[in-house]
Amino acid sequence: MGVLNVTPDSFSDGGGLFLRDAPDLSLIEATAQRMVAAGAAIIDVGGESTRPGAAAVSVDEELRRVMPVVERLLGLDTIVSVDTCKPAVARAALAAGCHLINDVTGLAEPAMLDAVADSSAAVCIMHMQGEPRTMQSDPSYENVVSEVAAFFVERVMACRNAGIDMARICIDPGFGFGKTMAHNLELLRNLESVRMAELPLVVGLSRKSMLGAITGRHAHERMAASVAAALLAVQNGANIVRVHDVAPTVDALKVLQAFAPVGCMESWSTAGVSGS
Ligand code: 7PJ
Repeated sequence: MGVLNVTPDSFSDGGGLFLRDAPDLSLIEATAQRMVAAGAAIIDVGGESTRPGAAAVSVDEELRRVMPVVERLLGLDTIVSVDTCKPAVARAALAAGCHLINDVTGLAEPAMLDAVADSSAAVCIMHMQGEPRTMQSDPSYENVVSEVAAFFVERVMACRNAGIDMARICIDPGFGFGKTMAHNLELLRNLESVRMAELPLVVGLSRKSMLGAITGRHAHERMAASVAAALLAVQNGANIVRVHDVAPTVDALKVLQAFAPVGCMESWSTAGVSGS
C-alpha cells in the first residue's frame, strides 16, 4: 500500500503534492503511477494529517483535497483507498467508486459503519488509543497485545452487525497511535497474537517517529529504517504494508520472498512478483 498524502502539512512528505493551496493533480497522478509501476497494489489517499498534535480539518476542506484525487486515481489500474474517519468523506469517496476505506479510528463514528455497509468496498479497521491531538501524551495499557486484539474482536463484531461481511475487513494495530516505543515493539514482536481469523493484517511503520527514535533521523531520512521495518513486519505476519517508499520496499520484499522457506509467505504477494 503506497501512501499518497494530499495535505499541505504532512510530517513525512511536507505537502510537496500541493500547488498554491490546491492538490497538484498531474503531479499526484504521476506519483501514484510510479508507485503502481513499482509494485504497489493499493494507493492510500489521505487528506487529513493524523500525526500527533496535527490540526483538525473540516469536512469541506478534506473533500476539496481528496475527491479530485480519488476521481483521478480511479482511472489507474490500482486499488484506491481513502484514509478518512469522516462519514461524509467516506460516503463521497464510496459514491465515486473508491475500493477501500482506511479509518484510523476503526469506524468509531456509527455513521462510518453505515457508509461502508451501504457500499461493497473493503475497510481497514485501525486501533488507536485516544485521539491524534493528545494520543502520545501518556499512552498506557495493562497488556497492549491483548487489548488491541480485543478491540479488533469488538469492532469486527460491530461491522458484522452493521452488515459488513468479514471478507471485506482488514485490521491494523496502528503503530504510533497512542503507543510508546515499548508498546510498538511489543506489538511488532507479537503480531500474530492480534490476528483475527483470516483477516489480512495491515502494518504502517513507514517514516514513523519510533524509527526516528531508533536511528536519530528526520522523517525524510528514514527510508532504510522504513524498509527494514517493513521486512520485519512481513516476516512477523503482516499481509499488507503501508509505505511511502514503494520501490525499495518492493525490492526488499522480493529478496525476502526469494530466500524465505517455501510456504511461509503464502499470504504475501506483490504485483511485481506474482502478477496478482
Ligand atoms: C497509518 C494509517 C497506519 C493505517 C496513518 C503516518 C500517519 N492507516 N494512516 N495504518 N498511519 N491503516 O503515516 O505516519 O499505520 S497516518
